[in-house]
Amino acid sequence: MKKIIALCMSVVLLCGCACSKDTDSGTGVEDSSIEITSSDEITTIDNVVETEIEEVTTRETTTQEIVTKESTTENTTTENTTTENTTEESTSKVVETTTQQKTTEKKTTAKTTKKPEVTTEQETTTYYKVDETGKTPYEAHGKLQVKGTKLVDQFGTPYQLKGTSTHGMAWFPQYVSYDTFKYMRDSFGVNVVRLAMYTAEYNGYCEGGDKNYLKNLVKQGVQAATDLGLYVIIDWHILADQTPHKYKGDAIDFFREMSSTYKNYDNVIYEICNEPNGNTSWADIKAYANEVIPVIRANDKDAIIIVGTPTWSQDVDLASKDKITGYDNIMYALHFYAATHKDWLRDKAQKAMKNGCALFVSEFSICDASGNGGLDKTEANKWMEFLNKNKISYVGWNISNKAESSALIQSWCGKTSGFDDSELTEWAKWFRSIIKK
Ligand code: IDC
Repeated sequence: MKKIIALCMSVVLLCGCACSKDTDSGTGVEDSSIEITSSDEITTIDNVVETEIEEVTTRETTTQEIVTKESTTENTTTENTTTENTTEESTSKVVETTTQQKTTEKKTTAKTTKKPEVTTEQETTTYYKVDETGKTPYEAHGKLQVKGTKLVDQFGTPYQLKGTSTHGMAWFPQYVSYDTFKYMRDSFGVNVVRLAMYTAEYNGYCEGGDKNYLKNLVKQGVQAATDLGLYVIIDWHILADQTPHKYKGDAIDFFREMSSTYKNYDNVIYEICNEPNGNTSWADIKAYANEVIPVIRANDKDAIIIVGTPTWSQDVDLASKDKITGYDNIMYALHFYAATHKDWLRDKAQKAMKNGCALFVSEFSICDASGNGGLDKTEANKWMEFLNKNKISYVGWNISNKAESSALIQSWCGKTSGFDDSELTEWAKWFRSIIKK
């Protein structure tokens, strides 16, 4: 009898959950909806719960947890639950947990994650499994480092990061989310996301932006990426400010805080000045880098740090003649927009590599440098051949629905995940096919 009352209560709760559910299909948790129309189905739900709990108890891994969504139906499961893994919703998703040296806590979003008991000094990270070997990018490749001109993984094998950048997070915060990044990972196959935080443009961090709000967006993005086993770039997106010296004080404070927060996160990469431009010389940038890098290194001995180069991160050849010394794991930003930047920029890249610079294409698209205009796929294919041949990592601009050709999402589409092909731009579809190759 007690069980029947409990089951009825759960039906009421589940109906409430189903009614309030976001209709956006394709979110990482959309499969958690169940429609209940008759009392016959109560038994079904009970069975679902029992089946899932059985699955939990019979899986071979040592630790497991159940990721749940919003409302709870604890009453439904109390009689069944003999393990620590209480099922908060009857349609939960089982994921496996691996013990890592990193800490991650899922603090964001409406999803609640019940953490398994941690019995050792080691901390626990939860990852979904994604690739053919059943591992996320971070699980498979671990801590990265720079060897010569190449980025290599934990086994010392050259490893290319391939990913997407947010647009300015202040303007398009809705895409700084677990569901969007999960879509990018699972549908496009990205292994890295870049969090672009403008410093000087409207509502930029240093010119009127709400610093705490923006830092929280960064943290939300890092956490979402980490939970998904992705690498993540924290990008100090200078542009209208031209020289990183303009807001150097803010940059130092920002990177001190970020590197202290993420000192144990081996998936976090720091990009300390997106695109110096105007009269900013390599000597200026190098002087800035020599002030910011030690601040990061004081907290994090070996994180990958990407340094911007003159002329909107094109003059890697100039940087290569006077490299930053005294630190490991430094990379140099090379940015291109294929309809504007062609052979001559690849020549610069070639020179820089010859001089021993490790390059990272932390931003590119295949339209023109305004972020708009027609796509140049012929040139884009040349770029891809060049990047793949040299194992250079690349990050496509931008995850937003802004009406510009470098946006990945059609401007009329309000969804933040689960996009159909018709909701993606031409650039997005080209980019997806490139990553999947
Ligand atoms: C562009 C955006 C555009 C925005 C503008 C702000 O696509 O919507 O209005 O910035 O100034 C870069 C920059 C990147 C630019 C992009 C396209 O790093 O911020 O984004 N671009 O112009 N370098 C070369 C091109």
